[in-house]
Amino acid sequence: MPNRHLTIAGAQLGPIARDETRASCVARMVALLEQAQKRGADVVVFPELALTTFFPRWYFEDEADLNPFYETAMPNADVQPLFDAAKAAGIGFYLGYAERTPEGRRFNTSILVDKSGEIVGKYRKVHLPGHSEHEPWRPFQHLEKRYFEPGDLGFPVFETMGGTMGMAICNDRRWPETYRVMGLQGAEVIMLGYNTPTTYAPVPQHDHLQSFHSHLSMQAGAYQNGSYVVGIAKAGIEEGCMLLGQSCIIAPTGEIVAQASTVGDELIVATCDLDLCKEIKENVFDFDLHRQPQHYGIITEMKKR
Ligand code: CDT
Repeated sequence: MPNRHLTIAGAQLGPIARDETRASCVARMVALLEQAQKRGADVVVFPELALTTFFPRWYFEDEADLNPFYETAMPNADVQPLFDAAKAAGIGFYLGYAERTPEGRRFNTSILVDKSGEIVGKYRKVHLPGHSEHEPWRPFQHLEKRYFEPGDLGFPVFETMGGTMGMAICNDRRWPETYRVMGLQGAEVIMLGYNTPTTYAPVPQHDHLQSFHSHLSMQAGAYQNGSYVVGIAKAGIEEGCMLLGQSCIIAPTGEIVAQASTVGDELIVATCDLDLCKEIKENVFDFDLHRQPQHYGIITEMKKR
């Protein structure tokens, strides 16, 4: 049986300024992709909303100011150089971006592109954090609930690049249901991008735990579902707001096997043996043998008692 080694790269991005062009962002991503090619990568994971600054930090009264942050087609002329470079290199990728549909619906979206440049998977962020109204007391806004609607695609998995792949986006990584729904479908690699401010204004006493909570959630999700988890940040001081770095690749044992050490553009790489997932999936978390779903109904029956 052929080995199932997949070399996964995470392309952390440093800050993207509000006035930085998509062409500039894409050029930075292509440079990271070229590094990934030199290091033998099969697939590269880019962050959430990787084509623009993290715009939900601002309240826009005027739609005309908001609309330019969204993509109305994918690929499009701005992003095509990334698709072309990846296809030429024979590398697949995950990319997060803001999507506006022809009907005017807005989603925080990611796509999975295979080695031939085809979009083979799409995901729309389910867990939208933050608030929907302007809250001027905050040092900066987090208006995802205003600027996006919750994803309507569930958590699908995709058979591609020799494995079973799933996607999530940022806040999704804190919710065990995210991983379990994909774990139940056999996910072997869960890719996710994030923009995580290191300051959470409603509960600042947790600010020093941002890194811990990020890793805690992803490592638990990986272990409890026997899946690799690849969590890739947009990091550093972006428009005065510090974003967590520490992008990482986590093995199905829950161990971090690669981690970024800067808050700038940085590539991390790990060669992942997808068959290692079985050590967990067929043993301690053998769902077929050990799960007792008849006791879990409350999870989908209600949001909260
Ligand atoms: N982008 C994103 O989902 N960020 C949130 C910030 C914390 S909640 C305001 C996160 O979960 O990292």
